Amino acid sequence: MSNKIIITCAVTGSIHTPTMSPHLPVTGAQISSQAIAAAEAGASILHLHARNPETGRPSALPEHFMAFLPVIKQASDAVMNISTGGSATMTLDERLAAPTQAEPEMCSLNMGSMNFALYPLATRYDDWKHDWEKPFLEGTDDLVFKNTPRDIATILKRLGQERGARFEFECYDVSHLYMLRHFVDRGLVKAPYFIQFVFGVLGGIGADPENLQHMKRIADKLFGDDYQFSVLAAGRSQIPFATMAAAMGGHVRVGLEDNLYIARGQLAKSNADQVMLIREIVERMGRSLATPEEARDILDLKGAHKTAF
Ligand code: KMH
Ligand code: ZN
Repeated sequence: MSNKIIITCAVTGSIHTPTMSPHLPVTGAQISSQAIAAAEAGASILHLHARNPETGRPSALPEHFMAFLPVIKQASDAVMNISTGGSATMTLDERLAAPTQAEPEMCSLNMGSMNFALYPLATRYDDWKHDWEKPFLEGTDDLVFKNTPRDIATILKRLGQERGARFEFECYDVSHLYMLRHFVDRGLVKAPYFIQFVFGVLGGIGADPENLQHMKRIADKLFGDDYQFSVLAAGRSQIPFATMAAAMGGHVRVGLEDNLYIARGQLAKSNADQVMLIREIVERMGRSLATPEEARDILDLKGAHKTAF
């Protein structure tokens, strides 16, 4: 495996809410400035969601994406990766509206339907900044994050075959690796596959090092030399798991989408802070950062000039 390591930064996501951190970016200006700073700190891929700038609620509206996509593109050559997961409360059509319009180089693709239980977070706060936050979190005790084989095929066709996007395959369990293999066998996915192993979401595989070893072992068996893996772990497992991934030859994902902290009990002041922390660790381990152009080469991306924003 190459010594080059791709840092993905997931800038805001749809898990955390404004009450949880004043540093969580929600407006177009906040998302673009934190994304640009994260890229300057060493992230070669930016994984992006949008929010309603007034309420901070996860949003699927193309206008909310367009408030930051062109701004980031002006200032940075980082690869922009638009989420197709959106939020589990959104329909698939809502989730696909912005990436369909923007035609990014990369999109996330969640490889199975699952529980995505955020409700334990609702018990940790008393004073909420916005009315929507607590019911949004509590409602996840009866919500399915729907990613059926038909949904996956729709995303591969609409964004991959028709618009040239390549994918961050989000695999929250070993079963999702087998689903990816199924789509390879159907001829709908082409190597090299960029697989994001996701740990620590309640509903997916837990953040135990044995699980990382096992995901890697099964991915090796299913995909041989045709894949690149990256690791994200939710909450306090973020940096330890990224460090393990780097030691195993993989790539890493950090950012406030997955974890709001920089150390125990200490909120990260920005996405760039987490990028700088993991950069320091991986460079001391002897890995060297992939530039955006190197990331494009490793993942066979179409190039920023072929996007529609
Ligand atoms: N928030 C991560 C656990 C997506 O955007 O498609 C998964 C994620 C999903 O990033
Ligand atoms: Zn995401």
